[in-house]
Amino acid sequence: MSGDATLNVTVTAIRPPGPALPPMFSRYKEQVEQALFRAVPAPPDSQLYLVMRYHLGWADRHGQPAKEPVSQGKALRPTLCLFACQALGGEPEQAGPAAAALEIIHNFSLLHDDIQDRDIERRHQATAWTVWGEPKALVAGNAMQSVGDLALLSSADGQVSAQTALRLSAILTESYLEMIEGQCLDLDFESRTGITTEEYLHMIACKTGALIRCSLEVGATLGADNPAATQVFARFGQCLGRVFQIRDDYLGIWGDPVATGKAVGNDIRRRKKSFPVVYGLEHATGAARDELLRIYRQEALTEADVGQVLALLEGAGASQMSQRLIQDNADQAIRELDGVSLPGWARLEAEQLVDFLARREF
Ligand code: GRG
Repeated sequence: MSGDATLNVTVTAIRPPGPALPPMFSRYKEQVEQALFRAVPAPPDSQLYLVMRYHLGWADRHGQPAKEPVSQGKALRPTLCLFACQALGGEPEQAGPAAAALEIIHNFSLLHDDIQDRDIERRHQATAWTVWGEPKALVAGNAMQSVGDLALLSSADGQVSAQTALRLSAILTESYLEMIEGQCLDLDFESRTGITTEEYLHMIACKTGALIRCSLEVGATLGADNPAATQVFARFGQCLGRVFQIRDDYLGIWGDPVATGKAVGNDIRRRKKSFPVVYGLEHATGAARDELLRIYRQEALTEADVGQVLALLEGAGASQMSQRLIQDNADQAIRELDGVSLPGWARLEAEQLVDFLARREF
């Protein structure tokens, strides 16, 4: 009996609850890792590249290889890229440099995001800016953007034509410009309380959706010369972006701290205008609305405020509405795929992916 209890505690601590990453992630993991190693230079005695390698989880702050020198993120974007390529009949190897570029650009945004949000921990380690200071983390983020651009252009060294590489490079640059625009909108939302659901959806389409859409668009372009199929994957990506971000918002408030590594109500404490809060502010009425507005107009929230917001959001139905919006977009994502003929394995894996993104706990 007591042995079982100990086992339960241990398993909970090691394996987060909720669905595991679908098999496509492990299928491409090694390829993504190799492409990343090739794309990110490692000159000796360079602090600039050390910051990048540390952020990616490959090295400790002293430049020694990390205990598990593999990237610690989920690698969602490169996985989407390789999947789209293979689903349309292409060789995933062709898409290696593009997959690396997407993960590098994503990591550039996280480096900057950590500074802007004053986050002290990412992927279970101290954020780069807390180790090297803001200016060096900023510079490393900027350099990482350039490393990402070069990674994609290096596609032209292999089987991809220079013309295609240039086209993909333009798609990537446009997408991360959109991502930066989205971040700007999100920052602006911090000081506003009257944000509409429509404004919120536009913000996340830019901040999160653009790079996810781009990952599928780039992968599909490399998989087949079929603009209609590429457009289907792009629309699928737009839906996935909404599923991903709204689930992220949900976890930022109601996620299990064991799985997310964040305290319950974390995003409330930080006054983030995530979907449940936008919905609560938009739909609460009377005294509940007045109370939400009073709390969100303060400079800082107390623990009592956090508890109060949790209760008010629950009362406004924000949790159910978040889950409904996630499910609607997950269903829409699957419907988009009806526009392209895919082999059975790819259709099944796309469905597994949507289900994971809609129900993930990490
Ligand atoms: C200032 C030039 C300049 C750029 C900054 C900071 C920024 C642009 C954009 C922020 C984009 C951003 C952080 C969007 C949020 C997307 C999101 C929920 C990221 C988490 O993605 P996961 O869960 O992370 O895929 P892992 O760790 O798995 O890689």
